[in-house]
Amino acid sequence: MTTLSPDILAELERQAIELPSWAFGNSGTRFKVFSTPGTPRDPYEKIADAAQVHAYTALAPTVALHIPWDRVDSYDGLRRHAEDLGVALGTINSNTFQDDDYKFGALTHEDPRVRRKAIDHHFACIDVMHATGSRDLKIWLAEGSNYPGQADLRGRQDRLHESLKTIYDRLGDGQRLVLEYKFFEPAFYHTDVPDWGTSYAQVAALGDKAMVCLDTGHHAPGTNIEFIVMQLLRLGKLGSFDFNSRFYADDDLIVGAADPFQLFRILFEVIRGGGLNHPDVAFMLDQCHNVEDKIPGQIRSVLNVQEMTARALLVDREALAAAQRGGDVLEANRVFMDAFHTDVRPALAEWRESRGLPADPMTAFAGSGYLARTADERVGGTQAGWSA
Ligand code: PSV
Ligand code: MN
Ligand code: MN
Repeated sequence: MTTLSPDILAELERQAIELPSWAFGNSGTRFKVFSTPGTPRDPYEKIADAAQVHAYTALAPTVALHIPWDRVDSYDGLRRHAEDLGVALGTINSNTFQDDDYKFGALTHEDPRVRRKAIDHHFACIDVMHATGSRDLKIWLAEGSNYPGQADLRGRQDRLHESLKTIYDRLGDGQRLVLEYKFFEPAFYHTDVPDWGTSYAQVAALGDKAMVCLDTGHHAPGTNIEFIVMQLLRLGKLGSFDFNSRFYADDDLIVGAADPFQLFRILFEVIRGGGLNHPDVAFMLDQCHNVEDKIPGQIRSVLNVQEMTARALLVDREALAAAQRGGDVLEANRVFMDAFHTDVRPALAEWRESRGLPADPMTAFAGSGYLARTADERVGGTQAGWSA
């Protein structure tokens, strides 16, 4: 059995992956939302489900909220509820994509009244952050156009800067703004923040408290995502990840399910760039579970990230550097692939047990009866919200 060195285990022990509250609600496609018995009926129950993931894996100590999907009367109360269950509230995601006023944009809109409304929503999110103790305000903008000539691309970029600057100036000490990019959808011709370069240009113009969020599902097929990870880390501007996996577009499937090798390559660059457990980089999931059970789906997700992290930590970086220096292409590739092909599952299971965790969190959770219990207790679960 492959063993993991104390150094590697120390790194893994500090690993933290934030869960999205919306992963616990029902979601689907524009064709059908299938509901699951026991789906949470409110944000309190979503947090309770997220706490299960942490209880079985010790990997997921925080939960991200999406506002207004997770609107509650008292965020202070929600914070205490989370703490009572052994987790904390994390990133606050704003939502300017489900209001008729935003049909032609929010922060980029031609009409100053619509921009003001969208900015005020972000101010409200910052107020929530004060109550929840959250550090990050994550902004994803569903803004763009469908037809050439429909919009003034340049004017929109200028207005985006003005709006972001107003929001940025409102951040408190220790708070950050992370700007997520996505190459298309819902707009199909142009998107106002389509790529890491645009996100970088916008956040660089704001200041140190603004960073880029990289969602692994938001690139054209074939994009070398690990290169972007490397570059953003190099520039000190990688603020967070939204992890998921995809076969076609923004599929929001379980991270590591579609392309584990890509996840390994990304995590290798994270480690190479000093990003693993780096306080500036938040690791989040942004997934939906349309047809599988949600809590086990999230458990599987965090385990996938842990497994690929362990493999990436196994890369013999000295041997790799020597092969690279010597121009030994095949040896460099062998060193890299050796780590990728190493089965770390038995070592991780043993290590989990040594820490009082179940060797196999999936089986342990399945045997706990939690799903059957919540199915009995909760009737009339809510939809997670439209999933993008
Ligand atoms: C948009 O596709 C996105 O990735 C953003 O992060 C949203 O907040 C999230 O999906 C909603 O599911
Ligand atoms: Mn995302
Ligand atoms: Mn997405």
